Amino acid sequence: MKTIITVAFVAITLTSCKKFETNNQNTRMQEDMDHSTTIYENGSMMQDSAKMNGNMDHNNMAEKTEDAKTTVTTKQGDINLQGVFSSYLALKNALVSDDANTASTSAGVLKNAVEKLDKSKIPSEKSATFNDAVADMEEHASHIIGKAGDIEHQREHFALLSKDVYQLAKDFGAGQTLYKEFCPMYDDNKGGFWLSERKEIKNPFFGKKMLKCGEVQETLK
Ligand SMILES: [Cu+2]
Repeated sequence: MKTIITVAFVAITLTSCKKFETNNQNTRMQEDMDHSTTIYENGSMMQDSAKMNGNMDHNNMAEKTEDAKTTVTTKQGDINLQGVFSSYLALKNALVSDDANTASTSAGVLKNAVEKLDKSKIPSEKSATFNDAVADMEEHASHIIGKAGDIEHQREHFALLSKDVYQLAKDFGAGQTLYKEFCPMYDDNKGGFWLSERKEIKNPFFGKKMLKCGEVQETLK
């Protein structure tokens, strides 16, 4: 028993020592880094170093910085998303008013806006979801355009379309305040959501039959 305790004690001591050594090393590395910073702060040394590295390296560095910037700052304005949001809201308001003809026209405007989105600005890690959303929106818009005589059918496609528009607003920003509103009774009580420019509930799934049914789930900016 005594041996085990001793071994354990030695082990702890060794671990602590190793940790201390590592810490010491880090401090030394930090000192080295500080030192090199001092060198680079000297103007002439920095110029020499740039000459030695040559222009190729310098250009590579510039490109990398540019990539990182695009990932962070691609916003709805950069890809012309604003037209998608405004025509989506017009479509939503037409369904609120039980107006299938205006819904059909607005879906036409939406389809054009989707086709005008600037795909070249989409960062690579978002391009798969973006392309899916675009293909989906074009399909649902086409159905809504062609079904001016069948508002319930339009509403089914509007519910699916809303998921794509929501995804785009999350990925690139809404550029305005949009409310995600949920109706628990839609689709045989499975529920469904839409986006609105107003906090006040006006239900596009039921129109005047159940205008006030729903609740705000999320606020998007
Ligand atoms: Cu359809």
